[in-house]
Amino acid sequence: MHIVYLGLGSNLGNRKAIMRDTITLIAKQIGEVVRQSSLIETEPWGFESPNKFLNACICVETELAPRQLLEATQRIEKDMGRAHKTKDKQYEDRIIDIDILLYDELKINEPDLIVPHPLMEEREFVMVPLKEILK
Ligand code: PH2
Ligand code: MG
Ligand code: MG
Repeated sequence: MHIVYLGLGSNLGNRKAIMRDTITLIAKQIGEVVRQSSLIETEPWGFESPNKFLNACICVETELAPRQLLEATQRIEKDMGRAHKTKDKQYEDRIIDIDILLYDELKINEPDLIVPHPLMEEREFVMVPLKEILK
């Protein structure tokens, strides 16, 4: 069993329902959600948009290996209706984003999978909810 921390963010649509439904899919497809932070409303960070985010972090127990976990998070983003991510790395509004923050004590450095998440310490919208649930 592995302990993973995921960051969730939504700034389009019915954000609260989207966060709830995403967590339900994570529980079904990834593993038991053992802790869940509060939802916080945050200003877009790193890009301009009138649409504020809801952000949260969850802790999940999973049997999935890191790459299987990445595939599952991407599948759930797609099933929730997230449009293609742009390749040019510009941030944009999104229905849901699921980021892998921590996976056990593991360090992974692959082009499409870097763990711990390389920008998390710079982001209050990650660190505030993460600290709430980190053990
Ligand atoms: N995610 C980003 C970029 N900027 N800003 C906020 N407030 N919340 C996010 O989840 C977020 C962001 C890239 O994934
Ligand atoms: Mg993100
Ligand atoms: Mg992401």
